[in-house]
Amino acid sequence: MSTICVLGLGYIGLPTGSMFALAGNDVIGVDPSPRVQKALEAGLASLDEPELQTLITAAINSGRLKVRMRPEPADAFIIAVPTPLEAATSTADLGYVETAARQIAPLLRRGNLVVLESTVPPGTTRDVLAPILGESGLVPGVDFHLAHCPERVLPGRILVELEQNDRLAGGLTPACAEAAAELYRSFVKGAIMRTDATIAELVKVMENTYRDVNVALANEFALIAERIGVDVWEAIRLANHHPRVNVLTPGPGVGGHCIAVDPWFLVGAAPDLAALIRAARQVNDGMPAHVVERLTAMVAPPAPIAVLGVTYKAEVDDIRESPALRVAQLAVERGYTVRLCDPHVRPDTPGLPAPLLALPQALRDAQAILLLVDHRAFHDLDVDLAASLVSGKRVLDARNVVDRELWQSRGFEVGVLGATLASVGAPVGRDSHEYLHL
Ligand code: SAJ
Repeated sequence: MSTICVLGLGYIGLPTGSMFALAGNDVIGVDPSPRVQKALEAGLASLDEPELQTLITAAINSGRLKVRMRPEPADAFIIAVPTPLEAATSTADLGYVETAARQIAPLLRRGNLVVLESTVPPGTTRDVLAPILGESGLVPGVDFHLAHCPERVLPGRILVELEQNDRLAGGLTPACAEAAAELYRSFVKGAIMRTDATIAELVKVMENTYRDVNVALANEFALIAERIGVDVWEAIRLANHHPRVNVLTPGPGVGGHCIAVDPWFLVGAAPDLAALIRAARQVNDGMPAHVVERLTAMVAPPAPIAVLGVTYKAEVDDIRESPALRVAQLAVERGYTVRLCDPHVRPDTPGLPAPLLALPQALRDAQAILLLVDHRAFHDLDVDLAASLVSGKRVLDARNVVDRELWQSRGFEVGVLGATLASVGAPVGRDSHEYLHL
């Protein structure tokens, strides 16, 4: 059993640190955020993630998870800090990784292991992290182990996937990979694949780029289907009966701190070669504006609009890079009177472009409903309640969740992303829309 210092107690660091603690390691969790500190001191999960509260409570009660402001000496250090996109240059901002490395360097001892979990452009472990840690006077790969073990968990399923997913242990040397694999073996049930650090970095960004490009393809199909007047949802359902076709789900765009960001790391690595990756990003980034165009075709500003869903995807509380938020922002800029509604988001969340209200208040007297996130709560939306509250019976559904016939039977004009008004009336089968279950 080891002492493990985890730097960054966010979506990855907090559950990972807790898993290590429950596996019998002594974990020092480090996060400078007073909000995170306060929540954890009170024994509360600072994130809305299934089962996370149970895990945190168990980890804290085990006495093996401690929270600190600064790192302390340990056998292993895990860096799980954000690597946001620098908007002006579309490159990775490695500031948090560099700061973490500078904090670790003076604590390093011979035989330690340092693992970078954050997603980074290929080459970062070798060319950025190793030199900073080397300022300790110890030689990376000789005096201490250094590895990149990217997280691969899906928000909404973090706990299950942390344990079950196969993992990469990308070492600066084969011995580094071995040391990292041994560490994660304490709670990972999936396979742990040893490789080189830069390959592991490339694999991680390839995975998210693959998903981004595939969502972009689904979104482009939706735009084409609208142009030619057919229903993309029906077309995708039928195409996915082919044994080697699996078209993903169109929507108002791609958000979150990973898929909307990581492909740029590859564009940055080879700008002249990454044409497809860049084009996919542009298609996905263009979706919010398209949704607002569709809204404008239904009802003119300054009509009051109920925007259902603010998070970047269903059943999470995360609004980072959320396309729904972008749609709301664009609608505000167009002059609509926007009311937001999202059961997963707190009304006092900073940065919301409009007031966040409970469902009845958001719907009351609205001229249109804009459905942007397929939260379960919106699947179950009571059409009669909606009909009794709104004053304009219009719904624009960017996730294909409303029962079109039912809503039409209550007098609603139903618009669906990827289908024209004419094709919305056509029969639609249902067997492959829930991408989370693919
Ligand atoms: N989306 C669609 N249609 C789809 C699938 C997704 O519009 O068919 C949208 C979502 O609504 C959301 C965005 O894409 O806005 C991303 O959602 P997601 O569920 O695809 O992925 P994330 O960002 O929550 O998590 C991804 C995962 N990567 C892959 O599936 C390859 C996860 O395994 C990674 O660990 C995570 O990124 C990460 O942290 O890198």
